[in-house]
Amino acid sequence: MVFNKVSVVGLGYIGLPTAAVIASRGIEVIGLDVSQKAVDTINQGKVHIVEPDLDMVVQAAVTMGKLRASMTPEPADAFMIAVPTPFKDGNQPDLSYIEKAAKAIAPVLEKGNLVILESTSPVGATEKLAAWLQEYRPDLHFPGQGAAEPNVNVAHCPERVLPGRVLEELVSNDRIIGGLTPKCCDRAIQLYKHFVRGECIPTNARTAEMAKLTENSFRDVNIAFANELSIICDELKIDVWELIALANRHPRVNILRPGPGVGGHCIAVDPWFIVDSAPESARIIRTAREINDHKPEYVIGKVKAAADQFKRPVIACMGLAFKADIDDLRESPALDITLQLANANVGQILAVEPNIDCLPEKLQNKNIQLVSLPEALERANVLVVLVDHKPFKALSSNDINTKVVVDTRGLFSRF
Ligand code: SAJ
Repeated sequence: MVFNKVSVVGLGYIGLPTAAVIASRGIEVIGLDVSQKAVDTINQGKVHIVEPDLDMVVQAAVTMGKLRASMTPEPADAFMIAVPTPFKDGNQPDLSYIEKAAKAIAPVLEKGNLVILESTSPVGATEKLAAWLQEYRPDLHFPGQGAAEPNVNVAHCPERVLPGRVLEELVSNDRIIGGLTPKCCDRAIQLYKHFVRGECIPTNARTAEMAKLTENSFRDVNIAFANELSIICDELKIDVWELIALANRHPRVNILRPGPGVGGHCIAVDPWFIVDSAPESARIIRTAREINDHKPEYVIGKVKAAADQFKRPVIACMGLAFKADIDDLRESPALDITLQLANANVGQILAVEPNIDCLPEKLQNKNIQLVSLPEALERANVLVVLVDHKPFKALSSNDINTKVVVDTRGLFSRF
């Protein structure tokens, strides 16, 4: 059976690019979202998030009549759920968005449909999704829900794209296809083959869920190693950037970069899903999270010590985004550090963030001014490098040699 119409539920950083790419392959796509503003923006051929080239792909898909956004679910051949899975108090996964998505699409589901969960999810979430759908649609048969042969297929196919390279990685990355049954896998692979050039690798849903969490935990643990080294090196008066460059000369060593902490809505969140599922056993994974979460506090201590050298400290926080060359401020350690410095009255705080036009609400009505890079260089006596944005990389030693610099990214390091 072919896919004539696909419904993408959740038009955010993953859902919208996925919807647009599928539409660009000539399939009719209906995107569902709970935000009227997002729906209206997309239907005008515009985008409400920043991602390279996404505006062009969305505009083309909408103009061709292949992509449409709506707040009302309608029947389709396949449903792809790409809603957030944040955590609640106590670092427990919050599956309420998935449950709401299930409730929204259940009334329009038909025999032969395929339902795919793309959201990063704790182990067992896809089975839960099938159970919710079964509850809302007792007339249909979902995998693992009773003895009858399933007539709706359900799979978990975790998204793995890197913000900033989403359109490219959506097509080129291999995909893990975790079906609740082998037939679910086959059906999901048929869909992904329409737009994925990478390999589509079948497995079961639980392994697919764990694979995605494992990928992000692997990165978190490795960043924690780099962050821990940076603190040890401060204690031992060793340049961590030189140390890492030297150690990485070994053919089997590849240490990542220390930073001000780990941000974003994935790596700083997903490892907790493993810890929540296996609290006694997930020891390195938990410790890595704790090390990375502690790094902003450590940086703040360094900035306070630097500011103490001045009667009237003017501190330029360079970068607010969670990583270089994006506008995404979610779970950003840079933003957190800037806010905490302002709250602690360490001095006048200047924020430099070339990718935004106004301060986020959290930073408004504090002693923080959003300024240009030249103004920050003119006014600040302390520079705190929090993000390695391109314009910052272009600075020379002449620009900074009269300042006290706290460089969390190694921007001014020779190594
Ligand atoms: N970071 C460091 N040092 C490094 C690398 C990263 O401090 O050497 C920091 C970044 O500054 C940032 C955070 O880690 O604050 C995360 O950035 P990232 O570029 O490592 O990853 P994300 O969060 O943008 O995207 C990740 C990716 N996962 C992996 O690389 C394993 C992406 O492929 C996933 O699709 C995405 O999470 C997701 O949606 O889960």
